[in-house]
Amino acid sequence: MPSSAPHEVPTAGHFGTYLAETDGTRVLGLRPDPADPEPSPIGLGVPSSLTAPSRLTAPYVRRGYLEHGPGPAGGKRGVRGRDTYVRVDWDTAVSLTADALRDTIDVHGNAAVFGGSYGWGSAGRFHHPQSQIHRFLNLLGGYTRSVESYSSAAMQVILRRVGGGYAAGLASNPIWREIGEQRSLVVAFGGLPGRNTQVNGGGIGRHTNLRDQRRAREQGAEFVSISPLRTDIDDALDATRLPARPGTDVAIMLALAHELVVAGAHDVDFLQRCTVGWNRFEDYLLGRSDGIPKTPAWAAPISGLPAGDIGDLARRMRGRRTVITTSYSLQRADHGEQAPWMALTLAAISGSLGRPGGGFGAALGALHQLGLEQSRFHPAALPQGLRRIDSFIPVARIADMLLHPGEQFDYDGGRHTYPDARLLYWVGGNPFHHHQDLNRLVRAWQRPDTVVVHEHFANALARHADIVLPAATWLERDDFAAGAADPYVSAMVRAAQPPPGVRTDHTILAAVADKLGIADEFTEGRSEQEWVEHLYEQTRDRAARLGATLPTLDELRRVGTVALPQPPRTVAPYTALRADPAANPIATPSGRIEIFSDTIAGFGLPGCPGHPTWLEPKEWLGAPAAVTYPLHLVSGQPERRLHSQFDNGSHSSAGKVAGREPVLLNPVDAAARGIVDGAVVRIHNARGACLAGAVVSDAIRPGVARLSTGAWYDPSGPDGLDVHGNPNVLTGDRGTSPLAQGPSAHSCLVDIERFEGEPPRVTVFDPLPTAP
Ligand SMILES: Nc1nc2c(c(=O)[nH]1)N[C@H]1C(S)=C(S)[C@@H](COP(=O)(O)OP(=O)(O)OC[C@H]3O[C@@H](n4cnc5c(=O)[nH]c(N)nc54)[C@H](O)[C@@H]3O)O[C@H]1N2
Ligand SMILES: Nc1nc2c(c(=O)[nH]1)N[C@H]1C(S)=C(S)[C@@H](COP(=O)(O)OP(=O)(O)OC[C@H]3O[C@@H](n4cnc5c(=O)[nH]c(N)nc54)[C@H](O)[C@@H]3O)O[C@H]1N2
Ligand SMILES: [Mo]
Repeated sequence: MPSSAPHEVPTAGHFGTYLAETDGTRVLGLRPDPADPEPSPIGLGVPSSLTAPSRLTAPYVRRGYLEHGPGPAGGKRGVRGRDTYVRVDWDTAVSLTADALRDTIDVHGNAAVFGGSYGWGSAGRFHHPQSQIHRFLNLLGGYTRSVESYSSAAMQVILRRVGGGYAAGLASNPIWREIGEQRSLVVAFGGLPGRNTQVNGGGIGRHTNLRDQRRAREQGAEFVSISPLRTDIDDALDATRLPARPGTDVAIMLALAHELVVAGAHDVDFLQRCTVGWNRFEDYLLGRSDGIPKTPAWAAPISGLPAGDIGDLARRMRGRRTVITTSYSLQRADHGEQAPWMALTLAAISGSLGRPGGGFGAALGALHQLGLEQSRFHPAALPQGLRRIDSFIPVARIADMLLHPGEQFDYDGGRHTYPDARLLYWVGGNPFHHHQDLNRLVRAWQRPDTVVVHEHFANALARHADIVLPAATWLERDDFAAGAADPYVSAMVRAAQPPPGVRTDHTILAAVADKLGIADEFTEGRSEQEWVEHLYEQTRDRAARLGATLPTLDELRRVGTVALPQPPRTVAPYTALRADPAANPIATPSGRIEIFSDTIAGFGLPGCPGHPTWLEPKEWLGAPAAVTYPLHLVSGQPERRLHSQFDNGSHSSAGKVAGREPVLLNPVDAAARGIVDGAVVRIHNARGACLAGAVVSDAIRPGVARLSTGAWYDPSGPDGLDVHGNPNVLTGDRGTSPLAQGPSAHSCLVDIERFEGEPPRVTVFDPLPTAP
């Protein structure tokens, strides 16, 4: 791409579509696509990242690894996270990678290669990093994969067991248009944080989620937000706000169910025809089985909400089309399976399940496309190839796998064995962002023989790798984007040349493939440009089969974004179930919604009873540990970033307080600790500690603190103190339960104190530390 006069080209990320001004070599500026009604500013910070000091512009190898070869860290091999790096040429880096892969597979087998590589990477149907690495490793004979996601593991597993599958839940999701038409009551556990609708995996043609929420409100829908944080719902929705203690939603839902049942307002017909286990659950609800009726008075001291407020809400639900929606955050917690199961049950009780504009909401508003009509068109994507071996871990059990090779674990009713992972290969995800208890992860991370990482930046992942391969960003690649269930396809026209020394993930893998003799299989003889054309032509063919004509790739690259044609709508699974459960069973053993699951009861797993149950989280404000650590830390999604991505860019930087990640705390809690707005504070518990910048605000409930995820982990302070504000030094690394084994980040107790003295400098935005 030669330099040329400045001009604009369309591009797209997980946070929407943009126009990039370019001279053919550099991005000169980025502006939102004018056709996007509610563009996200997240993308605007990306150009400043591309030339930041932390940008990786050459391959590096960790010194201890270069000098002593593969093997667990420690001793002469040095410590991952504390070593220095040596710059090498590409051929050396590629050879070391290929040798490590071949030796690992020869000696230990393919299961010893962990390619789970969880993470969002960047948008693009061809360059999608997970597809690239999975395709590559499948061609090498397979790898240990990861199952479910950090987003929704517990919801996925429980819906598979009791709701006919996660896809059935999503396909049955009420949408804002119908919610407006029905003037429904939306009871949102975890709220509907507008900041989270900025994002959708793979892209967003046009942002309309917040606009559609507001329209539903104008049509007469009403909203209730049950959340410790006032900003978890848009002000224009005039929501009733119930600031509950975190982790207590199941108790609140039980009390709502109790009130509907004692008032005779429950949908007996639906419960009898379309569910199983209602009677056993009713015995629990009314206290016949355990002597405790789940009344509002019972739920009040648990949740911190007045019993009267819970009773009022139950009265508003009676006879009204109601949506019970739970954010993903509720299930990223101890016993995270229970909240979605109980929400589905409450929706069934309410009479709204399977009716337009009502029922169970699987995380409405948590991602842009949730609450909007789902696209039924599937654009082509890079084929990942055949799975060659069946070795897996639940995604959030990465540290357990590294610490306990050969030991058994429970997952979804089965017993499985942790593989002995000797080589980790990560492309497009950041475990030092997403995983819990980072101090434990750092210890576990010393065990493997080799860690290979493709990264843009010298972030914590790069600083804990052996072989660091510098990867091009989405602004530096040609591709096209289409988001999950998003009804648009968008051009991604390269807006900048990658810096010299930087390659795309595909080019890197193709070079390693070449050393290993699988280059032809990996590339199929296509150049990157030919792959993009090939996948886009397949997409056009799919459209043609629906009788629609998509523009050619060249045309798309001029117009930017076009709508995808849609196959005919099908009836949603829960709607069909309500109409005729015998004719339209869902995929459960009974064919119905399982309020009692014999399967789950039969597993006999601790913390997984046969029906939705209030189970005390290990960490919550009612736990014994709250005496020592009296604040509940919620670590939700950041407003100014996607996870940890481009934290070094201008948009994320502008949100820092005292140069660190802001932590929100209530004036009562701040005053009790002598903390003032803008001060540097130390957040700590038995697992770790970090610094953060205090934001004192009554938008958060007393007893709760909020520190967003995604500040680049920077353990450069005394005793490994994270000086930047990454909540995962504080969160616990334990499965939601042995059923789903999902992450439980939101069940976390801490205390906060003023930081005295000169706060240490944040170092993680510096270049990679190199050997003298
Ligand atoms: N405490 C706590 N922890 C959480 C959560 C929480 O609520 N609380 N939420 C969890 C959830 S829902 C999720 S989804 C995870 C997200 O966890 P991740 O998806 O792992 O987070 P990202 O920051 O998106 O990581 C992407 C990494 O890949 C790099 N990257 C981006 N694009 C590319 C590319 O094209 N190629 C290459 N080679 N690299 C690329 C980025 O620089 C970044 O380091 O976090 C989880 N962690
Ligand atoms: N801007 C932006 N948007 C994003 C992302 C991002 O990184 N940035 N990430 C995307 C991804 S990958 C995902 S999976 C989704 C995640 O979507 P969610 O998991 O739904 O989002 P969170 O921000 O973790 O949590 C939402 C709110 O739940 C509240 N909360 C926490 N614990 C509890 C509880 O126990 N009970 C109740 N009632 N409320 C609680 C918190 O106040 C928090 O603000 O967001 C997506 N959207
Ligand atoms: Mo997520």
